[in-house]
Amino acid sequence: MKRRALISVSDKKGVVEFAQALVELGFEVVSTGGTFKTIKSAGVEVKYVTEITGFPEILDGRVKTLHPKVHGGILARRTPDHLEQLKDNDITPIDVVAVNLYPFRETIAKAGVTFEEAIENIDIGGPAMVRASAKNHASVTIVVNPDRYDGIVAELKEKGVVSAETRRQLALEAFAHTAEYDSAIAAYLKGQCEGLKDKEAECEDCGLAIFAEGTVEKVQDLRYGENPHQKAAFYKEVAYQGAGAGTAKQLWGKELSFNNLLDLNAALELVREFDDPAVTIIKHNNPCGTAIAGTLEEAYIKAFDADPVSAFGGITACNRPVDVATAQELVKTFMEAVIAPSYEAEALEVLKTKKNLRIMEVGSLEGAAPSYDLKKIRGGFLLQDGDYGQIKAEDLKVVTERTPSEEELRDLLFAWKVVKHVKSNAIVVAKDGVAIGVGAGQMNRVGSAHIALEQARGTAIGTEKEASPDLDSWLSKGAVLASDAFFPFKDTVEMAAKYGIAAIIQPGGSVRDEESIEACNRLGLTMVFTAMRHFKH
Ligand code: 93A
Repeated sequence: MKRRALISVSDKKGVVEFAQALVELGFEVVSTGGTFKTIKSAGVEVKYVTEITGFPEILDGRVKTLHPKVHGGILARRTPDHLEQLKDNDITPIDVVAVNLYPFRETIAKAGVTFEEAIENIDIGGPAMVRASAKNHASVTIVVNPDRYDGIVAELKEKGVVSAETRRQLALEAFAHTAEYDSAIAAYLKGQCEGLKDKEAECEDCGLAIFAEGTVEKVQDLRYGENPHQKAAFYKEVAYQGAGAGTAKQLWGKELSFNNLLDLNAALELVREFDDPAVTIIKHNNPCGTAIAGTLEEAYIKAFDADPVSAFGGITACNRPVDVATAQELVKTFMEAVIAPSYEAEALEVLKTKKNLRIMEVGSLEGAAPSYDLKKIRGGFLLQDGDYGQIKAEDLKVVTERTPSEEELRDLLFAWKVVKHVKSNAIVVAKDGVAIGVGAGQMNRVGSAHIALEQARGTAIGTEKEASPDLDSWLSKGAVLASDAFFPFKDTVEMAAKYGIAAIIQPGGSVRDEESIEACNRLGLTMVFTAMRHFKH
C-alpha cells in the first residue's frame, strides 16, 4: 500500500516541489482545494481530499478536512488493533502531514480589516490536523514550516523514513506553532473587547473583559476602605490608555486612601469638561466649588470662595499645569490632595511645603479613551458606559417666551457641565463661571434646589471680594440654575424665581413640563431643555 501524505497549506511556498518529491518517493498526495489546484496545475499527481472523505468541502471551506477519514488516518497508532479498526472503516493511514494555517496575524495587520474577516481567518481544521499529527508523532511526520520540506525529503531519500528524533522535533515545532496562533487570536479578541468604546459592540459581554486574566493589576493595598473596618485595595486596568485618576503618579505626600482616589477621580473628571482654565474642589465626591476663569489662579480663588467652609480638607483638580501663583493660593488652606496635568518646578516646591498634601500628576488630559462605570450590588455587579454625554449651545431648546442672554447661555452651559458631576438629585446655581450653590443627593429635587439656592445666597453674602456683599448681589443680578433631571412639578421653578434666578437648564421630558414652562413664563424666567439627563447615584 502506498504511504499517504496530506498537504493543506495557506503559504504555498515550495509546496509543488515538496509534493513532487513525495510522489517520486512513492507517496500518494492528498490535498485541499487551493493546495490541490496549485499542485495539480504544476502537473504533479495529487488527490482531492473529498475523494478520500467522500464528503464535499462545505460551509465555504469551514469544513474540509474535519472528517474521520482524515483524523482517523492521522491519529491511529500503528498497532494491530488500531490498524484493524482503520481497515474496518476503510481508512488509510496518513504518514506525512504538511499544514500551515490561515494567515490570521497577517489578516489583522491589514489596514481596515473587519471583525468578520478576522474571524473567518481563524483556522480550525488546520490546527486540528497539526495537533493530531503532533500528538501521534510516533508515526506521523508533521511539517508546519516550508523551510523544513527539503530536510524531510533528504531524510526520506536517505533512510526511507523520517527518524523518530526528527518527528519529535517537528511535533514540538507544531505545538509551538498552534499555541502561538491561538495566542494571537486571544490577544486580538482581548483588544477588541477593550476597544469596544462605541455602540458597535461585536460581543455583548465585552465589558467583562475587565475581569479577564491580566486585564487588571493590583497597584496597592489601601489602609482601609471607605471606613476603617473595611479592607480595600486599588487595582488598575492594565491596558487603559490616557489620563485618569487610576493612572496618575503620586509625586508627594501621604499614602492615598480609598476616599482620596474616589474624590480624585470625581475632581479630574469634572475639570476635564472645560476648555477654559478650570478648578474644582471635591468633598465627599461632590464639587463644593467649581470655577472657570482667565487664569488657573483666578479659577482656584473663585472655586474656593464659592464655599470656603466645605473646601477645607478637599481634593482639588486643575485642568492646566499648576503655576506658582495657583500653588501659593492652594497652600493657604488644608487640602487633602491636588491633581493636575503637571506642575511647574517652582510651584511644586511651594506645594511641597505641605508635608502631607498628596500631589498627583496625571499628564495631558487630551485623547483619553472612555472608560466603564462599574457598580457592585450584593450578588452581582452593574456595568455601564461612563457618562460622556455632552451638550452644545446648538443642542439647547428654548421653551419659554424669554430667551437667554449671551452671559446666561454661557453660565447655563457651565452649570450643566457641573451638575453632571453632582450626585442626584442635583441642582447647581451658577454665575459668571462659578458654581455658587450646589444641592446634592437629596431625595427630592426641590430639597436640592433649596440647599443650592440658600448656599448661593450665603456665598453671595459671604464673598468679601464681591462688590456689593448683600442680598442684592449675584442672585438678583441673574444667576442660572441647572437640574440633572426634569422637574416633576413647578415647585422648583417657583422657588428659583423667589431667589432671583434668571434662567434654568434641565433635560425636560416630564409629563408636567408645561406646568414648569408656564411658571417660568408667568415669573419671567428663561428655561432651556437639553433632552439629556445626567443622573449620578
Ligand atoms: O476552514 S478550516 O478551519 N476547516 C477545515 O476543515 C480545514 N482544513 C484545512 N481550515 C482548514 N484547513 C486550512 O485550509 C489549512 O490549515 C490551510 O491553511 C488551508 C488550505 O486551504 P486550501 O488548500 O484550500 O488553500
